[in-house]
Amino acid sequence: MELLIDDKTKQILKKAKSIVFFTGAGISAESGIPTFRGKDGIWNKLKPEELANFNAFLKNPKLVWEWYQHRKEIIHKCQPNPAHKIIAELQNKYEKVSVVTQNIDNLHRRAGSKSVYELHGNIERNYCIDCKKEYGNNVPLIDGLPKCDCGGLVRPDVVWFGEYLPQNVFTSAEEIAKKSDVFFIVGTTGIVYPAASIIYLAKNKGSYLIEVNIDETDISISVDQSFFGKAGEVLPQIFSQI
Ligand code: BJW
Ligand code: ZN
Repeated sequence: MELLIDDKTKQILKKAKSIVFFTGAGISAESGIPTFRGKDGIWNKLKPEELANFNAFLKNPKLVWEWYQHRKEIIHKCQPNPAHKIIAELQNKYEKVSVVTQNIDNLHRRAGSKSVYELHGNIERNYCIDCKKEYGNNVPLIDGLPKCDCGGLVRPDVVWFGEYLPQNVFTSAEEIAKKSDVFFIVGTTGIVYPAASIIYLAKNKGSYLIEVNIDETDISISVDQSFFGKAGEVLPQIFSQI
């Protein structure tokens, strides 16, 4: 069944110059990567406080590393889906298309998006907790754990609870959100801050907010338009009508 888009939304999308896609775990669900929350969320089985915070890492680095290795293996087997792909294709249609993502899976870049702001880091990068030396994926293992030349523990370059987001990335994301004509919110519960604050910044600056999600969220009440369905189906359908 064809998705119904009202005339106002169509006109706004036709005239838009700068579009931002703010994305979360749901956009990668159709690629086969589990979300965090919800019925198939990874955190139904694993407690976030046991894994996604620095103290947990210091207490049990092997457990945290096992979790990230497991997720990395899943991610490496997955491919960008039609949602990632249409966003990348839109770079040929609009003056400015930016992606502000909470995901660490690299799928937007693999799909071909050029302007990607990763608010919560990237699973492909690592760094030493002592000297901050940056590592790619090949970190030497000592006693089964990745260790820096300096002897320090190496950790994934992701943002855990209680940690600051990369300041330059966050500030740039805020700037492009403020200047956007249309701001899509795709596959996120929008409950994790300060990432979610960017949604309301865009709204306050007059951007037109469009949500794409399989379910209603805390954000639904604040947006101009919600499309309920899978991102990989809804996004291509929207832009086939513009
Ligand atoms: C589909 C779909 C399909 C499914 N199509 N849709 C109160 C108490 C304690 C802490 C706080 C508090 N208030 C605020 C805080 C701070 C905390 C926070 O926000 N907590 C809230 C949860 C309450 N924030 C922080 O700690 C942040 N830092 C910070 O605040 O620093 C300042 C500070 C410094 C020092 C001291 C104190 C403060 C950092 C947050 C870091 C979040 N990190 C994670 C892990 C990243 C690494 C990793 O991946 O391992 O980021 S947590 C996790 O949540 C991950 C995600 O990016 C993030 C958001 O999740 P997302 O993407 O929304 O996924 P889901 O699963 O929630 O939703 C999926 C959605 O998709 C659903 O809506 C589905 O319906 C939908 N869907 N299939 C379309 N096919
Ligand atoms: Zn080091």
